[in-house]
Amino acid sequence: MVPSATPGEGLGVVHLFWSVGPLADATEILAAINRAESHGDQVVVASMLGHKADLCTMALSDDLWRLRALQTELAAAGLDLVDSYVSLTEVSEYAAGVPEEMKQARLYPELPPEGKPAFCFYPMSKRRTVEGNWFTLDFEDRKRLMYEHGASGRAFAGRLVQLITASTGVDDFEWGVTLFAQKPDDLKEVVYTMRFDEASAIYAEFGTFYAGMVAPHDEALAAVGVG
Ligand code: 76R
Repeated sequence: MVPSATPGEGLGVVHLFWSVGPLADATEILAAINRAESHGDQVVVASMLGHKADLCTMALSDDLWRLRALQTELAAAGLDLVDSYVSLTEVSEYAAGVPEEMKQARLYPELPPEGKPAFCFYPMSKRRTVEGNWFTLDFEDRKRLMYEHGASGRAFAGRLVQLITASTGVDDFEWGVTLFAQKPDDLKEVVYTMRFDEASAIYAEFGTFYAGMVAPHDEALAAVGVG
């Protein structure tokens, strides 16, 4: 038996972006997702918009081998992988003082949230240039900026669930940002608003943005022509 690949705390997360070709088999895809869920893993399925991907499966597990098994099985079910992002849930160092319940919700989120089908994902890093280097700021300065960021985010309470997962050392950027909103324009508004937070305005670098709609697994598949 290969030993499990389990984080010391939190969960492994993989966002897989798929293209749907003629070989995609709904029964096999749903069976692969059901197998993951039967082990206690969570799988969010979203129908995506635009040319970058047709489908996103976002999976969370306490064993990276099970994320690998899901990826293998979805590929065997005829989906073509076009992009991906690997990360881990975490409690930010600036959130060390938040109530235990909030920490648990960051480490072990329950997804997808109710009534928030508008979905987007993008990776981001904090800048490390001579003009602006997040990592040479004192902890107190970074904390102040993250408090300002948290305060501007709280204006969206109830309209949005954000999941910031850490990817330093495991993928190309430092965090994955996954947003679930009631309405598509909530996504636009929160990201626009945060551009004015000093933490983002000066220090954030962004990767590729993906947008779509979360739906029950079979409906998300049917919407992209797998039914
Ligand atoms: O965990 C908490 O809710 C405490 C406050 C908080 C932290 C520590 C918080 C609140 N965030 C934190 C950390 Mn955030 N966040 C982003 C993005 O597009 C952009 O400009 C940035 C992408 C969004 C949209 C967002 C939303 N946040 C972080 C970190 C980690 C930094 C580190 O550890 O160094 C990143 C990269 C990041 C990025 N954040 C909130 C939100 C929202 C909506 C909130 C308020 C949540 C609430 O209180 O309901």
